[in-house]
Amino acid sequence: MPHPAASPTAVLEEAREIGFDLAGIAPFGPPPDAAHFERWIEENHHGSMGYLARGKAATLDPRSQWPRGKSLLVVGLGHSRPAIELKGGGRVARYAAGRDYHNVVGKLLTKLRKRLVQLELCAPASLFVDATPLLERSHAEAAGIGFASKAANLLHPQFGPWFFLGEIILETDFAPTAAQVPHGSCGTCTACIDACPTDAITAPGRVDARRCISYSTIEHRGLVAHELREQTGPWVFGCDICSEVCPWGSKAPDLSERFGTRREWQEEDAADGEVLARMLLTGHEPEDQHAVRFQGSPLRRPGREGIARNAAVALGHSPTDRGLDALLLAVGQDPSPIVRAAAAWALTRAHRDDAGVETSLDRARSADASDETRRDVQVSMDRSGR
Ligand code: B12
Repeated sequence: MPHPAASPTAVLEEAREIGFDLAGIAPFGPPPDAAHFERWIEENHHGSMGYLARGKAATLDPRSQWPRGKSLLVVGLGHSRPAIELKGGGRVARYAAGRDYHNVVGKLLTKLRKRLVQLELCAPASLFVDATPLLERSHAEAAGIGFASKAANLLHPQFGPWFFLGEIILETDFAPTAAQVPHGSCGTCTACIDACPTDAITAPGRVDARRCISYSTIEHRGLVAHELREQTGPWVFGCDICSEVCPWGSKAPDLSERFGTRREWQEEDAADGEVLARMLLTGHEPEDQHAVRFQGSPLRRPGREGIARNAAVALGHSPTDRGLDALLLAVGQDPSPIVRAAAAWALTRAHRDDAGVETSLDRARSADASDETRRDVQVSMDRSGR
């Protein structure tokens, strides 16, 4: 039995006291957007994120996984901050500028669950942040935390799209909180659809992850399609384009302090292209060195090979002398066939009239140890008109 003082209002007050900016309670059951999710999986828009398809039944009705759940407490934590531009080229999604939000939100949720138990306000069970199977944005909208945008991002009048979501399943049956934010909308605005360089937003609310730069730089393993490499621009990890052009986010506060900023994103005296070159030239380090370097950062996720591959593509979008040296080394010596192919692609794109480049490309096309790399280098050379 919950304490007599238990009420949704008391639970939401605790969430705010602990440090969350937003909190609401939704019914615990199928998310309102279940049908959209089902279609999205059927159309294979999740690409290689097989865990989303495997969790389909539980996502469509989370009670199948957590039969004791009665209500869902949804929280939001703002992370708006200025853009991160690496010296001499390269960008990282703002959310990855500092500490990993999974840890930050996860710690706050653990604290909140403890408080709710101590105060006997409810019976809290499992915690989630960015976890599947749970259609977080849909449940959050049902809790009144925000409203859905054409880019699928959940928006809030104060934070725009710049907030994370987390949840606690409650074994106490609370009435859902009424909409707490004035229900906004995109109206006729199509800024996100128009700005997405890869046309990943195929219709309002529908994102084909296979085309999304965030997917190809974080979740996708292996080579990225040539067409997408050409459209990726400076992004080494994630992408903020659909969020940056959203007018709802333009007045969001600067919350950089909350997550901190990694030292290498702030190196004012780095030479042009140096930060990217360092991210590329990790070929002779073991994978666990990457894990140590990016300990506590979202950049651990793509692994050493993923980050080096992305750095090569970004260097192809902003030619520098330092970048040229790094690409030449990587195309000849990186142990990963994926990174060698990405480096060759970058050379065909960014460094046209250089004898050393021609020799390296010819060697990669004819003598690289991997069939896949040789084929890919040939395509890169054909596409660049060599
Ligand atoms: C897989 C995943 C990705 C994938 C796929 C994204 C996608 N759009 O599906 C990739 C790697 C591409 C990705 C990218 C990003 N992600 Co992500 N991602 C997830 C994850 C784990 C699952 C999302 C999912 O189930 N997608 C399936 C689709 C169908 O669901 P949805 O994206 O929520 O879409 C909603 C609407 O589009 C609507 N809908 C779908 N079809 C239709 C059709 C019509 C007609 C209508 C009206 C509505 C509609 O229904 C859905 C549910 O509300 C969630 C966490 C979670 N467990 O939910 C985080 C999450 C969605 N991601 C998040 C973030 C921050 C990002 C990025 C901004 C990161 C970055 N800067 O690079 C980008 C944004 C890209 C974008 N515009 O979606 C946040 C979003 C917070 C917010 N305020 O919205 C979440 C909630 C994580 C968190 N806990 O904070 N992500």
